[in-house]
Amino acid sequence: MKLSIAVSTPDAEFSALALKGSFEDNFSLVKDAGYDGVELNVKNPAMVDRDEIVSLLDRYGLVCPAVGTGRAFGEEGLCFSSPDESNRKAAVQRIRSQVDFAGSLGAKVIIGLILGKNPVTAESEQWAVDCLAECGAYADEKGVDMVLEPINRYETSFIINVDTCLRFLDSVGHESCKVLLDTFHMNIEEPSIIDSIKKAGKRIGHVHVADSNRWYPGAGHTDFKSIVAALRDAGYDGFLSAEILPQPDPETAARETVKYLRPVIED
Ligand code: LER
Ligand code: MN
Repeated sequence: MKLSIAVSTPDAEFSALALKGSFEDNFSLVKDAGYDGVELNVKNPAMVDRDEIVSLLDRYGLVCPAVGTGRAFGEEGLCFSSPDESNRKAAVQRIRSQVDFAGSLGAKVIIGLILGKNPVTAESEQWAVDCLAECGAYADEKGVDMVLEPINRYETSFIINVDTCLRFLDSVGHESCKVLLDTFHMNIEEPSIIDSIKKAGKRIGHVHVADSNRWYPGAGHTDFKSIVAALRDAGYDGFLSAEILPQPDPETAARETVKYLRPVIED
């Protein structure tokens, strides 16, 4: 397994992004801290300089395993479950542009908050499935993988646990769409984190790590040794990507994550 950390521009409102600032400064810190990659959290690909990102990834010898897309919901209100058809269309359009952007970096596209937080009804669920299927078909066409993230009940309404995520993926029916497990949300919603990892099995496509308090791994009570062992048993060999609060400060959070997790994944 490899380690990455989510980074974003300074204007990002989502709090569990320890590193918000200039990509250059943060890529340099991420490399020095011992990570293998950076996950990019991008509101709108049209607003970032892709060529600059590619050259910075190259300069610091980092890869980008995944691109987070939730800011389009958090900051602009775009989502797949909106009763407003034009909003849903704009959300799909944004994810299509994220597919192009992520694809050009060899990264996966994260589908999480973009599902929205509307009441779950047969109709709204169908809207969400239809939007996901449309994005899945586009991602298949472009050869880009998508990962669907269960997010706790306080932030979203549709996919809060692994069971629902697998059911959604079955309705969408795109092989290239897998599960993103986030240990922070799992600690809130899964009856057993280890059993849910086993259930997701070969369909695990990406993993977010944060401790139970969303601080860096090692700062709470989550048992990362058992989680890493279960991921290994499931055949997962991708990234553990830190999506953590900037506590006690961004640099300490980033460095402590590697200090704690590197020995666990190399054990
Ligand atoms: C996004 O990856 C996530 O985990 C959510 O908590 C965003 O609010
Ligand atoms: Mn997450």
